[in-house]
Amino acid sequence: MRVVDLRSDTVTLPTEEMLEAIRTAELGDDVYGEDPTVNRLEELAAKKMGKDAALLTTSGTQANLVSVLSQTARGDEVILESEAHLYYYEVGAFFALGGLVPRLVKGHMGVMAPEDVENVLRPPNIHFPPTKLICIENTHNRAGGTMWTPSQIKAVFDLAKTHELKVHMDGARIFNAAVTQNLDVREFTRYVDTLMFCLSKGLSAPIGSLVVGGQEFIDRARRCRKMLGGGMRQAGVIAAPGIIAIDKMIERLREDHANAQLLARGLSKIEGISLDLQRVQTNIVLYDVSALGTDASEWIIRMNQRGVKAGAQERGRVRMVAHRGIEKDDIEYTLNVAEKVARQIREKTSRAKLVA
Ligand code: TLP
Repeated sequence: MRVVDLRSDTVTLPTEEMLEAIRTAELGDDVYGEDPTVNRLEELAAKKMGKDAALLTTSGTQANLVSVLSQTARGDEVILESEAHLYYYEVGAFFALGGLVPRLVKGHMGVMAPEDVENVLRPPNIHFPPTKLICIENTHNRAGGTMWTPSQIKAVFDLAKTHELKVHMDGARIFNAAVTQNLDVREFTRYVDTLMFCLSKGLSAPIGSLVVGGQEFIDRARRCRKMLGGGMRQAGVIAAPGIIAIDKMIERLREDHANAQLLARGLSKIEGISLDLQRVQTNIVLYDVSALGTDASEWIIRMNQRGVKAGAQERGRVRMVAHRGIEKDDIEYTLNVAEKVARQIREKTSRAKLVA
């Protein structure tokens, strides 16, 4: 059976060139700072982002955790968007390992308005945990791959600076935002103190994320990564495909965005599916199947039976993500399957109503 895996862009496989780069990478012990390929990747990442230094981590989750822990102490408060990946999907590491207090701000399509951030800031007082950090997410996963613009980031950054706070960006998919807005990625990074981005999503490397920021911060982050068990030895095997990801895979993200558009437009025409086209800004497509009289898990099981894999969120919310390996005809196939499954469920729902 044909399989179209739209669960996430994390399922992308490395290219042939990446596999060859892994085989031929020059290696050393990175805990001693002696892996030349890791050093090359870290320098490249720092330069690309317009910052002093970078650090390779095992995953996006580790990159966010290291970034947050390196800038806070137990009992500090961190401001986050209410559906931030850091808060929602990182196994509570933030609380469990950092002892941090989250202060949530509801965003509009993942973007927090500076006035809403300002509203939750409290003056120093013996009763309150001290606020240290504001985290933003670009693109915003749970909002549907929606983007912050550089001026929106600047507004929050300026506010942070007047309150002596740091800003961290979860930029797991920052290049998706940069190519869509036709801007150099440094336009986004200049208004944050620290950021992380992932090599292993649309950029297609098999493993790894980078933490980026000032030298002193990266020195602390390196110790923190070691503390979390993330000191790696011949990590050049991870860095080698990562270099290719940064050098060669960014522009390709546009294809994923075109496929996401095609998918979203097709889905939005199916009776019983509700989808906000305004939210489809990069490679993620969110839609709701509740009006068909079902929930996301039934929808996903039925799609899966025909080879199309999607991700379930709460209640009727479904997520599909375009990535390398998904072609235009896979999208057409998916739409075809979605039409059939929607019809089946509608018929089942109306039969159930007749019986009742
Ligand atoms: N997101 C994954 C899942 O964890 C939900 C996905 O399939 O989208 N920040 C953002 C914004 C992310 O979307 C992710 C991964 C991470 C951080 C964590 O990266 P990994 O999976 O490498 O730990």
